[in-house]
Amino acid sequence: ARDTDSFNYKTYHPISELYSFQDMLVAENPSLVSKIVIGRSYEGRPLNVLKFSTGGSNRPAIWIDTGIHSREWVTQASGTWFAKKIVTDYGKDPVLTAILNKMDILLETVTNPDGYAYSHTNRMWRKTRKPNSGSSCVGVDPNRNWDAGYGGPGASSNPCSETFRGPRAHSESEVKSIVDFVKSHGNIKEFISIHAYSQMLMYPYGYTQTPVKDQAALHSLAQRAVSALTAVYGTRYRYGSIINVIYQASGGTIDWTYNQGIKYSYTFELRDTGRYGFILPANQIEPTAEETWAALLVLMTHAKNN
Ligand code: ING
Ligand code: ZN
Repeated sequence: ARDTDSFNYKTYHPISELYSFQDMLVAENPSLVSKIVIGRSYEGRPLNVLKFSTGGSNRPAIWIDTGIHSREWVTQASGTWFAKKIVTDYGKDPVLTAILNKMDILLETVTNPDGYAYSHTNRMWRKTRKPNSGSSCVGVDPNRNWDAGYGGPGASSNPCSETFRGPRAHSESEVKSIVDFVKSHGNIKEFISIHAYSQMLMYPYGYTQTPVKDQAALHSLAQRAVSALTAVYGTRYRYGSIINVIYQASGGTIDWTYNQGIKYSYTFELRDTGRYGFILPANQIEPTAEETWAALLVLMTHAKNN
């Protein structure tokens, strides 16, 4: 595509096109969008975060990441759609405008770029692409690599497993780069990590049954976000803590962000419930992104007001 208006949001793209989308969006909207390179992947690709900001310095921020698991293609596609939605609606949609007048939005659309590139020839690739010493199996599960219950139940010590936790917490550059960014930013109020599939909206914890201290608030906000999502196309979502709604998982992203003090830490599992699974038809990208956006507006507005 020549520009982000002619970009095809209804299809899946190779990584080069997602990177060029980011650069076009920044070039077209220099007063609203900038690109922060927070690190490099194992194979040397940039880890890009799109920063949407209307001013101030180090405003309270909302983080959204998509594609930490590479095969979950509807997430990178939805993240790309969200980026365009933000520049289109700022100054037009009063709900988004109010959010951006107080807060920054930080959006990492290709959180596991090596995996995403590899998934174009090996479509079911989930992990990073870092070799493991003493094994011929490649990659670490970047959603088991965080320092929150790291190494506990719900993650594997076997490098050949899809849920391999890695040699140590934050061993993966794709994870460590976010860890360093979140700590140095210091003003992130809401952190939303987007996966697929299963149609769920979850909050911590995944590594323990012990409820978080903000459980009641997180639960009622999840319920309101899910209502907004369902209102768009009737898509049904379950919601609750990770361990109760899906399964025990240790070393997960939002358990770490919550323990860092980011109260509004959520994770989505987008469409569908298994008919197509990771191979969601491209004609579902836009409806998936659109309904998810309705939920995101509820979550972001709450973070702004609290
Ligand atoms: N599911 C997630 C996984 O990593 C999850 C479920 C989400 C676990 C958040 C822990 C935290 O297993 C997918 N589809 O990746
Ligand atoms: Zn996932």
